[in-house]
Amino acid sequence: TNARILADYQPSDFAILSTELEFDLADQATRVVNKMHIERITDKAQPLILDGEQLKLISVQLNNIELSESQYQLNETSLTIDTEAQDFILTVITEIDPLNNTALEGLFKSGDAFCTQCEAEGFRRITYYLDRPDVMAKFTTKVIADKKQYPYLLSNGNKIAAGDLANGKHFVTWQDPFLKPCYLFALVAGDFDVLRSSYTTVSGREVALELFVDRGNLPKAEHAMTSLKKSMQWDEQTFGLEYDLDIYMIVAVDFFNMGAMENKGLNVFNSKFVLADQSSATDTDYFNVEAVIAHEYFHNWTGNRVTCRDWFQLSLKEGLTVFRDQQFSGDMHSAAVTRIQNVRVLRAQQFAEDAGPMAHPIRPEKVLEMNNFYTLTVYEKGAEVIRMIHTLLGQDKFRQGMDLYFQRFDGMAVTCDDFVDAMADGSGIDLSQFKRWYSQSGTPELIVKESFDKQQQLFTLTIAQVNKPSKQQTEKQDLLIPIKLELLSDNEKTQHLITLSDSQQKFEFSGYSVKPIVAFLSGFSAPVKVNFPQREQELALIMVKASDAFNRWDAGQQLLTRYIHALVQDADFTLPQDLVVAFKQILTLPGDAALKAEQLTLPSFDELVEQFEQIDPIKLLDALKQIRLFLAQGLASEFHQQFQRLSGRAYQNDGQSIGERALKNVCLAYLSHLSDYQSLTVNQYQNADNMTDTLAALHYQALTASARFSEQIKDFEQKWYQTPLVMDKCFMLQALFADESIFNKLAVLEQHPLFILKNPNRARSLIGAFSHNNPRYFHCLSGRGYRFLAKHVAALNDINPQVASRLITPLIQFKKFDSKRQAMMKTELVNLSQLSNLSRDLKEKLDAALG
Ligand code: HT7
Ligand code: ZN
Repeated sequence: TNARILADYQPSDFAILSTELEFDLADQATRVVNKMHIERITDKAQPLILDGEQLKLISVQLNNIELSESQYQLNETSLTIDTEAQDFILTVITEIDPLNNTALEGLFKSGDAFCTQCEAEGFRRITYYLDRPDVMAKFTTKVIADKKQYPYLLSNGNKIAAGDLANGKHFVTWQDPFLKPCYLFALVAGDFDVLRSSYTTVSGREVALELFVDRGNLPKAEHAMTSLKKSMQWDEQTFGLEYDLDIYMIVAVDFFNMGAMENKGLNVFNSKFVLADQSSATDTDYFNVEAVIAHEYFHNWTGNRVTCRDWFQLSLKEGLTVFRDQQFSGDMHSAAVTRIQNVRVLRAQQFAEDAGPMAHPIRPEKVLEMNNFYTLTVYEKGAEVIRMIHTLLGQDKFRQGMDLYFQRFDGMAVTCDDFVDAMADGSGIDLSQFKRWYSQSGTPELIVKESFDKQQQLFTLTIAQVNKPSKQQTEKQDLLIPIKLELLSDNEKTQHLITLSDSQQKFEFSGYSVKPIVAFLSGFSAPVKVNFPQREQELALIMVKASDAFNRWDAGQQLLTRYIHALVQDADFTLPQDLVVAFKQILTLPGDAALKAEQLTLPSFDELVEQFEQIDPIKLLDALKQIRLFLAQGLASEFHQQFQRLSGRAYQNDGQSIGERALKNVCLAYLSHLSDYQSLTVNQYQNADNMTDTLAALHYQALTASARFSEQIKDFEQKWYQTPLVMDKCFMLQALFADESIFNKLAVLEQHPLFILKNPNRARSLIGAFSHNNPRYFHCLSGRGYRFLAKHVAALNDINPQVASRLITPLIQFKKFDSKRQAMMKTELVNLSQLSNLSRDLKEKLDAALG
């Protein structure tokens, strides 16, 4: 199979005006009738080539006349019809096997329910079609199934007919009044509990809200429903965007490749991002449910009403929608803490991706398997690019640009350039150089130097940008980079927004009799690395004085990072007592608990790996361990005092309580490394009245390989055996156990009756958790960690290539590690590349990694 190239884009020769579908659902032989009204829209005499994969073709009719096999050509991926007709009805009947569809693309069974996942190119596993986002049609869908087993038959739009049929079957017909590409098609059939509510839009229309969950889960659906209403209101208030159908449905399923899917009027969700209650969900789970509900809801405008011309434009909808959900979360909670958490993810994961073999611009140029491009780069860096536009334009002009975007493109399939042009035209601000962010991969590095002329009272910042050539792009251009900063002096603080557009520029600030201190890149105003050798006293001052919470947090992280680097260089490096003093201040002075929790959290292993060309992972882990222990010992009584102050409170779910729980558990994390405080996690597990505290206790026991872990995790397992989402946590916790015995434990867990590789959440909870979050043993010099991952990736290659391809990430980033480990990781990759039936998903990554 050949890669597709952005520059080769050609509009379709045919339009599909309407699509009438009829599904007769059966586990292994679902019949799909697809009646399309097709019109030739170019004057080229091209044949009609429909996409289709893994389909059994039953019949083809052209204007109601059955075609013989000589009148069409069929191969593994397409159905070609040689016709000169301009305007015709084509009816295709196919048969599919949802029960054995373990790839979870197209129509599949999740437990007892039928459901679909069509983005990016899953619709072609349902029927032959022009499976591309710029072909938009009006859909009518009739669903037929056994009435008892499948009382709910759902699809997009409005219900227009329903009734009983022979043999205990029934049907429901749905019509979606909006034009849509087939990737937004959805169908669900099953037996559910339904949480019903309604929302009245600003203009006074009443929208029915329906949330479908497995029977018995109704109490866990309230939070999702509340989140949906908040999202609807926020989008009206912030962007003037109102919902457009009379009904909005969400279905939660247990088997799902990703978080959720924004199908028009019928979102399908991984149950992980719907279900939540006090005893089974953590504070982070609650936060994520709200964020994912919001994300999918926001897609109704950024994605559905205005969609992508082609899949290279994916960030058009994803970057913009992530930006919108981040802003929403910031408004619902602490904007500062939300921002810090987003930056952590970006630095730890996206920077790594952008430095690895699969690096690509937010608008990729070459794609073999589209599923490989639902990446941190397209999503998170894409959101940073939108955020930079927001910074450059300011709130009001950003809104003007958005308004123009919807005015121009409602109902259309457009490009990233179309978006940026609308933002520029709507605001009157030139974004032509800015567009390079869409086509350039890699993380820019800013090199910052300061100088001070006392006589002239002139402070000068010299900033250079380095865009390192990469294998994929040997020449890079200068980017337009918005830099927010604050100058701190004794008597004043001034905020500035400067834009760097050349490879090096000077920025002068006059009127300073003493050199000011720079809080650089406030709010993390651009997705860059910063090389700015500020003095330690300066960083310490920024930590307390900067107006921007990101700057305060980041200064602390920079200090910690320096000491960790020093420890990597020299394990005998003496950590300064000042660090304890600074931490003590954070811990004991008044302030927002959630922010304190972030300030007291060390940079993660992944974030740190990113800062080295190459690193021995164990050396880095040892350095982290040393600094953790140093702080734990230096502040044991303060941590313990805070821990006690914040313990023993009855659970509440408000922002303040959530922040205090986070802070309490950070204290517990440090204390868990000290032998004197071993009873704390044990007691917290026994006394907890909520999942956040329960999980924290077990988590720290796993990380410290506590002797009490096996007994308490067994208790946990017995308690939650029947609750899949909590059993995911149970597997995850065990995968983190940090001592040699982990390999025996993994071998036992693989045989556990509930370890079901076919369930993506479960696969990720064991294999993903171990390879991502147990680095000391993943990188074990025996190679057992790498082998464990490779073995499961090989198995998943046949079961679910999308999941296999996501899990392989830690192996393809081998270049970051020392040569011994590189060699071992490469061996695993080479072995994988020799698999028979290697999926396109894995092939693309292995070729990139080994090529
Ligand atoms: N737009 C969706 C992307 C997606 C997806 C979702 C679930 C399963 C498979 C999928 N492939 C692509 C999710 C989103 O960004 O909202
Ligand atoms: Zn999305």
